[in-house]
Amino acid sequence: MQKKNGVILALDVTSRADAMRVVEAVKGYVDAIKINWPLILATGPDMIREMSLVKDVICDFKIADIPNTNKLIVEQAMSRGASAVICHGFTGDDSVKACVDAAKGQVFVVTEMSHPGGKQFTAPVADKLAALAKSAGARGIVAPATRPERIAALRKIIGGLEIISPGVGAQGGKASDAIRAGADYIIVGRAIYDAPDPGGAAKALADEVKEGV
Ligand code: O7M
Repeated sequence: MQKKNGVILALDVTSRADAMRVVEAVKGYVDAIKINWPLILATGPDMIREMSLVKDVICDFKIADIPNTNKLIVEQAMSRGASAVICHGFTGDDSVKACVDAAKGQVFVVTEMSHPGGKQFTAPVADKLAALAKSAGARGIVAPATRPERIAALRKIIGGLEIISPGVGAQGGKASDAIRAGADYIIVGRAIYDAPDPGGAAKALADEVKEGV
């Protein structure tokens, strides 16, 4: 994934037709497509390969298991053309390291989650999760656009690692606030794929990211 627009599409639609329609409309304004369980369960894992022919694909399986199982999951994603994967860090450094090894470093570790419940269990340990991402050799972290001050705090811990940030639009966060706080990319789903004009919505967000820099 190379930064051009600073926008990652969260393609949480549940049919191949919707996936194709949205990706065709937005592909000029996003840098990667994040695929999560809704699309995989609806259309099958070959969707990773299909989307990877259009854009870099980040497999957001929020991998959270023992090291061997993590490795097997990452290998399945990467062998289908994924460019990166997302894992949880609460499973410990050996589990995260297994993902990092299997994905050759192309791993983003979830820290504080963006939804209200994210404050309950993930917020208190987010600093430690960010430090773990750095020491394990991950590419970056996932941090909440709904709480830009937390992006800024986590940035201080990870230094030059990348921050990808969900919570813009439907969850109430603002793209420019997240970027100004230190995010490299925003992750956006519903505000793009549910928009009457997904291409226009993605372009507006890419413009806002540029202004936020
Ligand atoms: O823009 P939305 O709210 O429709 O979608 C946000 C996407 O980001 C959706 O795919 C979520 O699974 C994901 N996400 C969060 O919303 N909050 C988090 O804290 C973490 C993620 C995420 O991408 O984790 C990797």
